[in-house]
Amino acid sequence: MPTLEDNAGAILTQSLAIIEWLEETHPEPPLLPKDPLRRAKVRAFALALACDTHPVQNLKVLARLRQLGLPKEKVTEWAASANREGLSACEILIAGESGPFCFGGAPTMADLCLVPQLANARRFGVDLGGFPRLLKAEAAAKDNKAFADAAPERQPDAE
Ligand SMILES: N[C@@H](CCC(=O)N[C@@H](CS)C(=O)NCC(=O)O)C(=O)O
Repeated sequence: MPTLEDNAGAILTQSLAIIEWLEETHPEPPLLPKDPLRRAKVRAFALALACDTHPVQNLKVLARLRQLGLPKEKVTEWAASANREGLSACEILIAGESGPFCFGGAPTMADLCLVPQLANARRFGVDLGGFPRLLKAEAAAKDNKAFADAAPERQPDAE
């Protein structure tokens, strides 16, 4: 998860590879800015979450820490601190961006990575009060139909 099957039956995996494929095959509306420097900034933000933050607090890592003998509260603290570190970096990356989304007035790949990471941070009890700019982007996403439709609780197999 996530996995995407295209119309010809090809199976795509890895969220950022899927997002890049969507960008190339369905370019409107764009998920990346036109300017190469801005594109690199959006990708850097997305990678700060997808490569530096999410994997460290992923379920299989947490299960392994439990197997190695770390108590449950310490495992949760590990996950919370990974989220705090990643989100702190991201807050700085967009501090100068007026928004309301991470990079401008429309969602980009950065917002696609941010929204689920904030949900993870809440799951591990992270106080998000220190991340006002990230919360502003999340609030903008909440008003966007595509984000609302993608919410886990809206999926057909949600419990
Ligand atoms: N790097 C992968 C991560 C995929 C991933 O970790 N998916 C989660 C669900 S959102 C998962 O399978 N978690 C179960 C686990 O960690 O074992 C991506 O970006 O697609």
